[in-house]
Amino acid sequence: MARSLHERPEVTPEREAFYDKIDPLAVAPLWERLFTFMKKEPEMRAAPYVWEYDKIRPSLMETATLITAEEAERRVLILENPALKGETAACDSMFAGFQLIMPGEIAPTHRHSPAALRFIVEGDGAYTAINGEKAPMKPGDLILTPSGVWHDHGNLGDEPVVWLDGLDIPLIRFLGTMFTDLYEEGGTHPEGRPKFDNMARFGANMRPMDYETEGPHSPVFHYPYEETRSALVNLKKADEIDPFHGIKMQYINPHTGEPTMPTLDCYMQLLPPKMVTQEYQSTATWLYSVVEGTGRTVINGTPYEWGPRDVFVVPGWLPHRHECNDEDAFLFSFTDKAVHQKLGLYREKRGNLSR
Ligand code: 1HN
Repeated sequence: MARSLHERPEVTPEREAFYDKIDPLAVAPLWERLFTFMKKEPEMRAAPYVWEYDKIRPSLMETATLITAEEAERRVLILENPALKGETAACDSMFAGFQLIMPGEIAPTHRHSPAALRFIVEGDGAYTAINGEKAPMKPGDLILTPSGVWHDHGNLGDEPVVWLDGLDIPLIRFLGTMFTDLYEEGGTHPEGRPKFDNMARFGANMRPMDYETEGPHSPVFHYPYEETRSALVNLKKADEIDPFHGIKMQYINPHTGEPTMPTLDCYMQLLPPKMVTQEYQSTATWLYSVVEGTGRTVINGTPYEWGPRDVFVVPGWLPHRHECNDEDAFLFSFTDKAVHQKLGLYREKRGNLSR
């Protein structure tokens, strides 16, 4: 007799009548459900996808004629996974969106339990303030707004500024741990610590004596691209290229060595010209933002082409490899890997995996 973990047992008229009979009791037979979710290996609901920046940009700019950043609270176009229509999610566990802020605009102060990251895509002159401390945003910079901190954005420059927002929204919604507050009904937070304070305090391989942590997230909230890029370029000189990842560096909490935030773990990777990585798969889902270079990521046998400012998603447990074209490629990525690891659920596989 076939076992019912992966396949549905026969439905006889007697069984069906029984299932109908017990339905009003709010009970149901497990053997009619097991095969629907006890998959041999993970099957994510999200599909692989590339959001092409050049195709989206005109519509993103048009949003500025429809609504102000202030009225919208955050003027963001959601990067919504085509397999998750209406769910405000780029993948099963994470949100992604392009946020636009025009010269002179502000996005008012608020705080929420979801953690967020900003990865700057275009434009100069904007800032994110965390508890009133301003971090200037330049393309390629990573800025964190961890769970619970007051934050606002503004554009003091003379050009539109766009960044990729990454949040753990689907996870927070699922856990039922959503809290949000407006700062004094729409006002902005008063000036906090001086500009660059967080980097000075924690970013020089030092920390204040007897420092006590303010939470499970990095006390540094600004990681400038200039420094990130230079680290990777210098590592390339050592010629130690990981066959699965090229040169891939994790952004860390300098106080603990842990990921930037408990739910969002961030990376920058350099793929040298013509590099084709070996196949790799992990339970973690990865969202990528291309900074420089062009190439493709072959996910479960299908190529997804990318170039600068494009965003793409590699849902969990799909074998994939990256192929770089003729110039160095720099890929920023963020993932739910740290959550899997904390819960003891993380798995990965390396080598010829394509089915
Ligand atoms: C949010 O608060 C921001 O603070 C960005 O900039 C994107 C997406 C969903 C929900 C809240 C921000 C967001 C968001």
